[in-house]
Amino acid sequence: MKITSAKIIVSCPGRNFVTLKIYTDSGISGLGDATLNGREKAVVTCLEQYCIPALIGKDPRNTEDIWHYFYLGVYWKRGAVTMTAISAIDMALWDIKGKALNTPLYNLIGGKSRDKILVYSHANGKDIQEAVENVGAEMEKGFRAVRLQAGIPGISGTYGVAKEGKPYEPAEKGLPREDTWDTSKYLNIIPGLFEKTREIYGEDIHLLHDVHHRCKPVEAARIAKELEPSHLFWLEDPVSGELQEGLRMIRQHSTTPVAIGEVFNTIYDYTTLFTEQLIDYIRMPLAHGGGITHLLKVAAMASVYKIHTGFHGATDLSPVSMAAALHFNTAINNFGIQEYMPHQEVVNEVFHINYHFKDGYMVINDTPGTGIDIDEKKAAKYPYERASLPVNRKTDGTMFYW
Ligand code: CS2
Ligand code: MG
Repeated sequence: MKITSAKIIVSCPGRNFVTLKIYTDSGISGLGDATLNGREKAVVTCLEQYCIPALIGKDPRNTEDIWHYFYLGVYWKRGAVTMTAISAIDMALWDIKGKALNTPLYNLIGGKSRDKILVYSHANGKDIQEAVENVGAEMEKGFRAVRLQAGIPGISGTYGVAKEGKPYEPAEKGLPREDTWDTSKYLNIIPGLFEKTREIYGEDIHLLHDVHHRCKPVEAARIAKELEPSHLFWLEDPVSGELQEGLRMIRQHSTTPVAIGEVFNTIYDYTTLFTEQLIDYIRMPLAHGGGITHLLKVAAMASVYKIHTGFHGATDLSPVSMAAALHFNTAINNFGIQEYMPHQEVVNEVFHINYHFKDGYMVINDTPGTGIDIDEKKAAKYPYERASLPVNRKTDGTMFYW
């Protein structure tokens, strides 16, 4: 079998998605998600100019060799743009492999370890009361795990909290919006948010929280410690991934489980965190972390240290990523949880999804490969629109870093 061509479909059904489609001489094609929120066109250029020309003529079944060809062949290894391009290629090749062997992707990587995938949804609100009410709404939909974020009084546009009446979407049209941030106000609010939630809904619901890299190690240790009585499923990105040593201080002070890695892209971002057992869940998604080929290795190394997966699954990853993640989660032993932020209805016009939510879990169909398809005519109806994630300034105007 040989790769004959590949194309990139950029579409904006409510938000931007980049999809790679690889064609072969056997008539089988495969899809990969190449979406990197706010840097979509950089990945498109990387694929168009450098990767696709080198793919033509290769045997798509050689996933291991092709992965290493692109990882080593770039010389400037790693980085989100390169790794997203490699991930999309890898995902599409595993899709082709499954279709060629007429079997779902999960069968190629271990078969079924489980029939359904535990997912967590998002509840957020402008204040504690609204956020707590929204946990109840998610529980009524059947979710057994909910990520909870609340607006901080005195801070406009808290990241992770939806705008009045709109579904939560991290990126906004245009250049980065400038928000204000005050960590001390944030630290004072969050423990109470979880205390209240536990008081109302009890211990039966898994609760998660995302700090979005906003704390210094000492602040992160404080919040992790103060949240201990609320028994979180995890505390995500308590410190920035740039400072892995920062996780040590959290561990020294608290037993709140820690998740990190939505901005990581190789196993090398994790080695200290694994070997020192500084985390409990890995967030690096298939779309940015080198695809199935690389994540299989990361998950295998994590399992040695009793660390589980908890892949990023925000709306800025396309349904192609979700389908691939569900296969992956079905197969591996050390699966933990999967983030599930439902896409807007219009997204399902463009992508023909092959999974569904039921009673707190996601179920993936038995269609060969990843089993997801794209309607290119519908995709063409929604042209790319520049969108960006916000930046933050402290109340005195300084760019917020810690
Ligand atoms: C968040 C995301 O889902 C999460 O855990 O951190 O909303 C994240 O901020 C965006 O995906 C960034 O593109
Ligand atoms: Mg996050």
